[in-house]
Amino acid sequence: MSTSPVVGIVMGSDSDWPVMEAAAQALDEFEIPYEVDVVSAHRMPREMIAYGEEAAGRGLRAIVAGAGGAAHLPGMLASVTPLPVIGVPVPLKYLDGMDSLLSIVQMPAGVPVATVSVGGARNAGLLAARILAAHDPALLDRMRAFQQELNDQATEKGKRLRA
Ligand code: RP5
Repeated sequence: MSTSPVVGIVMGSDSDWPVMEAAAQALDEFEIPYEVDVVSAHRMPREMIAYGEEAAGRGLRAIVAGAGGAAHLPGMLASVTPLPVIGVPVPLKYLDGMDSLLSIVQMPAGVPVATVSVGGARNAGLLAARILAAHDPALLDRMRAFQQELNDQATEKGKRLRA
């Protein structure tokens, strides 16, 4: 696989990284090249728009965008890129991440963001991997193997409980 990034992982602040790094870890497991950056919708709106507008042309195939509070980053990126955008609601100190979740998930028709659970960055990484796997038979096989591993682990847990 090429080493140029095909997934962009962006977040509103470096304070989101402790949550967002699980997306990077998932992509590492599938050896999918990605880039990581802070692209704040409110603090650097012009750069955020440029990032979204240029992403596809630079070779990215999916964007994982995490933000907390008034989490407009995933939706705003989705409004300017044709790429699939996966939104990660980052929980902050107050409201248990409900503010982040609701501001990411309630997109108007026509501008989709695939929203994962609050703090669900690992699933965001895995979803990006699945999006890429749809056109990559080798990656599709790895995803099947990963799913089989999950299956085996769950089966093993059941066996231990029954023993
Ligand atoms: C959001 O504001 C960021 O995504 C972050 O979750 C939150 C707080 O940012 P900092 O004040 O920690 O930089 O835009």
